[in-house]
Amino acid sequence: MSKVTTRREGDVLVVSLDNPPVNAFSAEVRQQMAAAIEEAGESDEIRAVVIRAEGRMFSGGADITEFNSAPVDPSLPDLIDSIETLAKPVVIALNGTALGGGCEIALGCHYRIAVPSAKIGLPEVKIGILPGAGGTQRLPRVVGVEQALPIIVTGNPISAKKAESIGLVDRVVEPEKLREEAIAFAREVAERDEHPVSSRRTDKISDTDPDVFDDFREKHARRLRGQEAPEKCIQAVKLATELPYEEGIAKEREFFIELVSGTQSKALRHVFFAERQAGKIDGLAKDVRPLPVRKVGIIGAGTMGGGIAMNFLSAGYDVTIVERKQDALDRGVGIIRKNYDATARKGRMTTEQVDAAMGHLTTSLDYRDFADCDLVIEAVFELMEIKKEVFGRLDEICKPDAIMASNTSYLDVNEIAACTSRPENVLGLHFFSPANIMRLLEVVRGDKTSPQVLVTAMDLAKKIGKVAVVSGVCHGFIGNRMLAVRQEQANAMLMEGALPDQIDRVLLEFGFPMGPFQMADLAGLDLGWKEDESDSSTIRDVLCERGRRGQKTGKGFYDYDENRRRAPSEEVNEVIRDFASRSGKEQRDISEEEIRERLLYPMVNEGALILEEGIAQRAGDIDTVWVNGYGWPPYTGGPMFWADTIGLDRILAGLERYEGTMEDREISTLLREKAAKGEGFND
Ligand code: 3H9
Repeated sequence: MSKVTTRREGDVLVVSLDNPPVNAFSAEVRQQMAAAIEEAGESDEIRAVVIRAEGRMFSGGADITEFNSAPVDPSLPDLIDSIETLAKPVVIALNGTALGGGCEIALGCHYRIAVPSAKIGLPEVKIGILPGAGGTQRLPRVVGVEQALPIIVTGNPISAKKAESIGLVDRVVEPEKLREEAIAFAREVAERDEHPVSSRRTDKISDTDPDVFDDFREKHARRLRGQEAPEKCIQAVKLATELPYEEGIAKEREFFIELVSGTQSKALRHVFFAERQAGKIDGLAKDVRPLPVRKVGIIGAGTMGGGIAMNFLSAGYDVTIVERKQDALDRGVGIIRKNYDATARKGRMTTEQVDAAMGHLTTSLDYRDFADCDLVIEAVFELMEIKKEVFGRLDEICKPDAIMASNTSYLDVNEIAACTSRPENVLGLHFFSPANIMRLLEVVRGDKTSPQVLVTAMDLAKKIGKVAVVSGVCHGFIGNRMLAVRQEQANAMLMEGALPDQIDRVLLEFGFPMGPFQMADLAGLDLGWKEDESDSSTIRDVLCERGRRGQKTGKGFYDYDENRRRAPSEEVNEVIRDFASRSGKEQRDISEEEIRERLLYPMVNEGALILEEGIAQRAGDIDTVWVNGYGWPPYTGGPMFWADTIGLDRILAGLERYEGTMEDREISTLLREKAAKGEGFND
């Protein structure tokens, strides 16, 4: 079936794009659209063209799956050129979101109209490339450098209203009138003597403050750290102020080819597809449909319970939170309200939306109020005995088909399920803190969890905007199990002579937002530490005993000043040295390379074990967990993709070198086999 169809409306040719799911500009679409533009050019009866699309959006841009194969003509830049140089006006009607190549097509049209809900943007940077079909040269020429820079370099789209205010869109019209308005608009402009080709002016943009580029770099330095594409985006926009259009376009092409074949873009594209693949469950019958969920119960109004509740409230679900004491309930609700108000102050929610979300919340001190909930999630203290008691009570109260979920981050979901009369209705929903912000959700599938319950959880995750990954049951599931081996190595290296700052720095340089000891200081070293039971048996115990309990006490593994800037602490170094000497450990200089390898290689090994045990469905799921939940730099693709890029034989050799330091861990057979065959985890 044709993906691009044409229809004559008198003297206007209406060109419609229909390529579900996202109207990507695949080779077929480009060929058919080029033919439609040619038809418009050749016909004497046609005086103007409207380009529009079927479906819920205009277009998600170029077809990313084609980036790994040889280019097919016509290229997107050529297609856009043919639109722009057509001697008849072309009006584009954006029925919804227009991203990447979808936005670049719009930039090549002479007039643009959009519905109010349309989002317009150039997100290429998020997959490690730059707009490669003229976007970096046309957008600044249409809206000015200062408006174009953030759109291109952050990749975040703008609303139709904003687009109208900066001249990217000529008119905003209601969806039901879009088609007819576009045709009327096309007729109106066809009457004019000439139509604009403004975006293709051959001269450079001349009135730009030259500091704007460095200022932008400085302002976004932290966010752009380590990445190649944002810098190329900035350089490309700058070229629009230095070179005539044709030369700028040639440079853009050069940058595009360089980036698209580079490792960072491959890694980011892997992350993009892995996140979407993670939502799919292998081996399930196609006809398993999610159960309806309208009301959600949450046990615990603490940080976790409150954060989890916000996800559902924001998405319009009724939520009942149950606590043991009224004051804890009041405190929890107060924090939810405060978080919403802060979001509203930042302009990310209207006060009406805040009121609507809060309007869905009810609270109670009685578990019996869960009786009509479709899903109940417990976020109580992480102790098996307590969890069992909670699930026993839920089993008595919840309706027969209710789903009962634990937010446990380590515990055995099968054991929890076994204390109910309906283990098929039980699963783990492991949210990450702050639960209202972090995108990751580990959906823990118990041995007896029913397919329908699992499908319901995945469907719900999507509805509340999470990236969900299925994990089997094991201690710590995918994420925390791998974190544990990294921490084990970090602790071991402290004893062998590495300093906290040295270890953290290696991970910062790798691209993590923070290292393990900074993270410990942030979370509080006394998390799970009991003063009256402390026996000075770990470095952490001693630091807590000395009042070094993390950022909140002004000192932990580091000293902090009043602005929370950290500095290495001589006291801590001494505690470590003392510890090492008492346990007979000889301290030595440890190289950064050794630190990096010992922190990261055992994680890859653990990921391989997780794969071979069937805890994760696929390597990409592990990458999705680490990128979305633990700050693994996405432009390296996640631990398993990263391992593939550096070579599994190298990882294996490193692991063999350090095998003696890996407590109770064996090298994965899967890793050995793949390394021997020269394969990667993602092959
Ligand atoms: C570009 O345009 C380059 C040019 O500058 C230069 C070229 C020379 N291609 O996300 P969803 C698939 S680069 C191929 O769940 P949503 C996706 O994998 C492009 N496939 O839907 C999924 O497949 P499946 C710049 C794509 O409604 C299905 O569509 N554009 C593409 O939540 C549904 O996707 C971008 O970077 C694509 N471009 O969100 C935008 N896009 O069902 C990337 C999606 O098999 N896309 N798929 O799992 C997005 O941000 C979101 O997909 C979008 C829709 C917002 C469009």
